[in-house]
Amino acid sequence: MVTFLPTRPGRLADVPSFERAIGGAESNVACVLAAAGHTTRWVSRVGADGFGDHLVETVGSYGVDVSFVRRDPARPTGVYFRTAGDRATDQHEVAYYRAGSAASAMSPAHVDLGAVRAGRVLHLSGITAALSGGCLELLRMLTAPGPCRRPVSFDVNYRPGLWRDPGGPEVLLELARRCELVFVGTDEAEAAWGVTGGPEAIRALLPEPSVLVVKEGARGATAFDGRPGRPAAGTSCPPGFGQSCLPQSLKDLGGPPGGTGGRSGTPQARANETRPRPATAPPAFQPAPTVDVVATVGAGDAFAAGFLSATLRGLPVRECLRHGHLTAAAALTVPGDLAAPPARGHADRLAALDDQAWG
Ligand code: KDG
Repeated sequence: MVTFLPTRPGRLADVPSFERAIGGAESNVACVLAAAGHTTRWVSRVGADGFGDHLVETVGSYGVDVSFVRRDPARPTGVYFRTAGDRATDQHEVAYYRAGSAASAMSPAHVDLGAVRAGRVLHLSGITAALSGGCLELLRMLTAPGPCRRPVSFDVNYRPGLWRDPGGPEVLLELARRCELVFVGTDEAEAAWGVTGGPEAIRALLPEPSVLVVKEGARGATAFDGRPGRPAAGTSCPPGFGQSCLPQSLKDLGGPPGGTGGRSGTPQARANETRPRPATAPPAFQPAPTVDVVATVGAGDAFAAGFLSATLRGLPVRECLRHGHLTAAAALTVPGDLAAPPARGHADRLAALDDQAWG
């Protein structure tokens, strides 16, 4: 999407002018990963219009392969406007103009599936699932088991304003349960699924992903790493989420969870009754560094990109969390949705500091 950033603080009703930038969860992740030195492809649809040109050129300028971004002559590029937000409450107003956009017309028939499945990891966002029936069908297909399946990284990204269907939270849960790596915030888990018991309660709801990362904003993030044969947090491990790391069967899973925190009748409560839970290494909690926040939008994407980058490099899970935080810090300190990640050598030195230095 093209993003319009306010030129001054205030309500949407009062801001007189906006500056054009780019946004969109998946393209943000792709840009940050490419800037961090990874081979990255963004597969999407934009309009055959000036905004579409701008998106393709800008995302491409980060080094992302945009050759599979299709141009739709019949539909416009999606755009959105937002306010600077209230720093105390972290609330900002958003106005989306993306109903009927080129991206909303994505579906299994409109996307080159070979191009999507070519990478070591496929990253998806719950935002796309909310755009249309075709988009949801595409995400269901990409996350379904199958011979060409790649490990999938999924950022839940619950955006209540985009879900016209009240079943959105259930859909996000269904998708998250099919993915190998899942990112979710405690705030969105509460808003979507009614889970109030913190990271452990979210893990009880989502035992399936090999790795679940639960973010608690400025407090920090917790990684539950259930990959078979994974060493404990803080020791090194093989790179990536290879097929051998996928939860192929229920054989490694333990008994039913005793987790609490979901409201009765919520997806969590039902999950607790029926779902077994994997034996996992102890969760790794990593506090976030303190930064002077300018805008929080895009920080989750940056976190995902930092975590993914470190994972693909085979770094220990605690360092993956630290890379997530450092990359998020870069995004938190700019007004836009997207910031270049810290230089790899610098980030590696910071991520390797001892626990005391990290608070
Ligand atoms: O995560 C940041 C995104 O939310 C932002 O760039 C725009 O994709 C977006 C959305 O739909 O909110």
